[in-house]
Amino acid sequence: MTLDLFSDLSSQPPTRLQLGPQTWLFRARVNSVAEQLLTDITELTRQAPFRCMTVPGGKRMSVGLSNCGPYGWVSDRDGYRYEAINPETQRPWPAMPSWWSELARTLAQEAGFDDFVPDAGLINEYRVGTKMGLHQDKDEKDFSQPIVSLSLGLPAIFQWGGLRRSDPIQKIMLTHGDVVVWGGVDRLRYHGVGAIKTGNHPLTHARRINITFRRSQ
Ligand code: MD3
Ligand code: FE
Repeated sequence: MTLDLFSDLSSQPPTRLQLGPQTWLFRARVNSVAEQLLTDITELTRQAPFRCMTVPGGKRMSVGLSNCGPYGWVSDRDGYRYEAINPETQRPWPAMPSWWSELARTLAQEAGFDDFVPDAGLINEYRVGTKMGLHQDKDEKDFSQPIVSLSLGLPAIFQWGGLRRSDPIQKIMLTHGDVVVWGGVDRLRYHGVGAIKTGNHPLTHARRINITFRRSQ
């Protein structure tokens, strides 16, 4: 797969929106590579199937999770952490396709974060009705590293808060091909995803897929 982010001449010119001091939304930025991303996800999740992980309270997340790369985010009754071995298969997570890490590095650079080398690619599968509650991403060791998020398939209402859970929430629609990159002063903002509405996307059908690239170690 050759990384070509500019081949889809039929799409609208990409727009870059600043959501916060160090948070950028690139509308439809990865549309031209969406099909290849989804083909890769089909293969990756054959090796590491999506799973609704148990959280410390004992409930299970409604979103299905998988990972690729040297580390994967996992959750169980004991807590949240990054692991090199998939607890479900007892095998390492499948390798992150090299063009995925190049893509994440390019997108981080466009948002002002140089030299981003992800070591974890978390893949979330949202079915209709599933959601992700308000949380912070704080299981990574170095908060000076940004996070790069790609949205595919059905739209979602993204909830974007502040550094305290009680801070006001902004709601932003994320649609197919959108990229969000955040770091620096915005790295520990609370965020969540509202319940996915019924729909049928030509590439993902009744699903939304989100990939987040992280530096965990
Ligand atoms: C956080 N995923 O896996 S990423 C997660 O769409 C997760 O699946 C969501 O939260 C998803 O941990 C959201 C999008 C995002 C965008 C901007 C942010 C998260 C952000 C800015 C600050 C903090
Ligand atoms: Fe998150």
